[in-house]
Amino acid sequence: MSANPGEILRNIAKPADASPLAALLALPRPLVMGIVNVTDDSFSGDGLKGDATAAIAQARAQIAAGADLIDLGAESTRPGAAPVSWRQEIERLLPVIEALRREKTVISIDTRHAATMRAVAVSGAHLLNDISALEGEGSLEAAAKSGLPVVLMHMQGEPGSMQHSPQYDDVVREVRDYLARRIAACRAAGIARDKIVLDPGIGFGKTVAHNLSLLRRLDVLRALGYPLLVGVSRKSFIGALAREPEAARRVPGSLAAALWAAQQGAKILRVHDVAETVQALSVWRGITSESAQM
Ligand code: 8Y7
Repeated sequence: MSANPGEILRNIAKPADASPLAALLALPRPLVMGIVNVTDDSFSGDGLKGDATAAIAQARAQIAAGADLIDLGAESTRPGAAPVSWRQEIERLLPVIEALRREKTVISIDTRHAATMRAVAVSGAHLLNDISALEGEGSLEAAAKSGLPVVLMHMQGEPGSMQHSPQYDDVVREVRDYLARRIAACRAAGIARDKIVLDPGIGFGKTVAHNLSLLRRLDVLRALGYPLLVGVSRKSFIGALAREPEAARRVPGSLAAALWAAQQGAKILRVHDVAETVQALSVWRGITSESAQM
């Protein structure tokens, strides 16, 4: 073989076509995405900031409990949360991505910032999870250039005020039409068809009734022809239905909603309680799938 420089370059630049996420999406079962937040930034003794150490430990525990991938976020979208700059976000995310990459963990990054998308793509993240469906400045281009798959989530309004008075004529149709428009924008920007995941955005500018309508009609969103990600874990509609103000005590309701979503064909379930969800899903799968492993 001659050392043809063009050939060498092509090989170096070849995208990892053995994408670990694509392999997961090809499995005939719903995937469990564990939620990990990297938030405060005090130092610990191991050279990493304390939040990075804690986030890595939490991700490891979730993988050990059966998570298929980890959704790592550094920007709180809770109403009233202090805004996080993309610089801070990158600073918090990179050490965690670096550590998890070494352990072959499949990593999703929850971000709305184009600069963060560019940085995490270079660092080896596998999926971009954007609650603003790549509507931020430069995000479509950054995501397209990264070559990474993207989650397009529906949100009405902005995190700080979206729960004040959410309004729809027909929430299911409006969310479906919005996602269809974002798919078109992604395709026009050069994002491949097989790199798009859709999400109804449960709790993002929606009343309890809106959330329930969307969950009831996940089939309408599925009909768009893309994998669905659904995040119901510990959310306030569960608190409302079950009269449980404390989020950490909403695990049983979260499992009920996760199983419903799985039954409607959701491909990725974004959850806090990995072990519990994995156990619930293994029973559901035993009942619903003829080929379930014993
Ligand atoms: C979702 C999400 C959150 C969701 C996607 C929470 C970042 C709020 N929820 N991303 N992020 N879907 N794709 O309660 O439902 O976890 S944060």
